[in-house]
Amino acid sequence: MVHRFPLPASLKSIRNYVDGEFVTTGKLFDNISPLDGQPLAQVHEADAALVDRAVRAARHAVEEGPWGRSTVEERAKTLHRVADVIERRFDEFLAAEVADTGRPLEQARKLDVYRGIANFRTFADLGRVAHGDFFETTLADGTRLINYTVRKPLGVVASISPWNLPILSLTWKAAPALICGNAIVCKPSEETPSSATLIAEACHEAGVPPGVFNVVHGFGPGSAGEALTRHPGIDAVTFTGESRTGSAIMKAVADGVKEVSFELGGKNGAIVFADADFDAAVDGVLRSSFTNTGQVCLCSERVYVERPIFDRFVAALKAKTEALKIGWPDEPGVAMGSLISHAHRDKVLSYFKLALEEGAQLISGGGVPHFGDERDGGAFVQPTIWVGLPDDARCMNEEVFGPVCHLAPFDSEDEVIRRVNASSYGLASSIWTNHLGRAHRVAPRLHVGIVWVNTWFSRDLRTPFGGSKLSGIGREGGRHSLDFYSETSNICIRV
Ligand code: NAD
Ligand code: 6OD
Repeated sequence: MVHRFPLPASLKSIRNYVDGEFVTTGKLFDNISPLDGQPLAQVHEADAALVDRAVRAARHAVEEGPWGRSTVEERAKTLHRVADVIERRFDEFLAAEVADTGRPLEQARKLDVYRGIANFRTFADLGRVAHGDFFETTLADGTRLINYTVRKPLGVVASISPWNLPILSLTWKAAPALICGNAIVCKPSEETPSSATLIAEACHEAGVPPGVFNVVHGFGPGSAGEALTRHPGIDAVTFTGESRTGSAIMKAVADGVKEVSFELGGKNGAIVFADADFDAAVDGVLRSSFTNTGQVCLCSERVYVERPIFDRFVAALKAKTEALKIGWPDEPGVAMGSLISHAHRDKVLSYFKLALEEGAQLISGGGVPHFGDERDGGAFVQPTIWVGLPDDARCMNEEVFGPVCHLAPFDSEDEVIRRVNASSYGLASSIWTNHLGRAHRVAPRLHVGIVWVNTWFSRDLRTPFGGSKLSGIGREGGRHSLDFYSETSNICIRV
């Protein structure tokens, strides 16, 4: 079948990349288009033996190969060359990301592929200016010492990434790991294997030495994901995905006491105060609830609106939601694509049903759009708004990871802070207000890793990123990434 959004030519068959070679295996699985439910390509699944080969190649690269002896300047130049290749092949990366995820082309252009390049360039430049501590010491007997710290790579990093922002998530891990001098074995999501394979092509073309960057394809349990995280030869795991998967990975690495960095789920609360710029808040909540069809860990699924503007806000958000265009990624003005898969759509639809059983009043959506063409075979859903759920409803506490938001009124700052914080997740929050003092007062009291005021999803890549509680362990971003992907040694010299 001819796809409206085909994969680039090099991805007709999606191969692993191990020790500088593209590797096929005897076991294939389909990469399915979420736009029409049809296969895009076949993917070569890595078995435990291939994962072992990748980990051994990575170990060899950091301990015996040129990468292990490289300077940060040399690595920075290499990372910039990778970014150059992505820039030159931008349209292939864009096509791969859109074909795998079904998301609007303009969003993939301005966020995903753009961030893939920015991650390589930002961490290349940060590595160049990373510095350590220096202390002069005089002991009681007059002995003089100097102490300085050096950063060393951890060794072999295992990266496990999700399907929702594939190139963004993978490069967010690979670039800092590489600039610190590690080798990495990446296991992208089985749903979105394409852009990771193109990154492997870019690394190959940019002259990254064999074994330094590897990609193994497959699933989680009983497949490449489990084989990689259980492998005794890895030194650390960076994982983005569901909290439950994070817990399984933690168990897998517990015996070896490996370092972990986890970016997990969210059930994020947005707060709209009556003093906010009303139209900006409606547009902001529309974006924070429905971007990427609600499949961003930072999306707001719980929205608290101060009572005096509640009814007006519900009406305005409903009107704007119903005007959102759902469709093909390249349709002019399209705002929402499909969900990632039919399996994920089944999960989202089960929450649509559950919300009504739990007493929600449906304000908008709640179903599946009908197009009358191939898209009816795709994984589309309508953006959905609920009101009327109690705070202890499952739909108010479990991450749906779809285009849903629940709107609830509130009466005071203390009340809304308590309700937003009453979650087992702690990833992100956004506050909409024109009161500067209030923003400063409320933001630090929210038990989350990121608070946005009058914006959402805006990022400076040097800032810390991560969550608390079920939303994760640790922070990545800027020097926080360099801290995770390197080990510090103190050198103490008597002078
Ligand atoms: P997932 O946990 O199902 O899968 C993520 C990755 O883990 C995939 O590559 C999968 O193959 C692998 N995996 C699954 N089980 C494994 C196991 N036992 N051992 C090793 N690997 C295993 O998550 P998903 O459905 O791909 O992504 C959606 C989830 O990711 C949502 O919960 C979302 O909130 C979360 N997410 C969080 C962030 C963040 O920064 N906090 C960012 C993006 C996505
Ligand atoms: O902005 C980022 O760097 C980042 N890691 C975003 C993740 C979004 C989750 O879906």
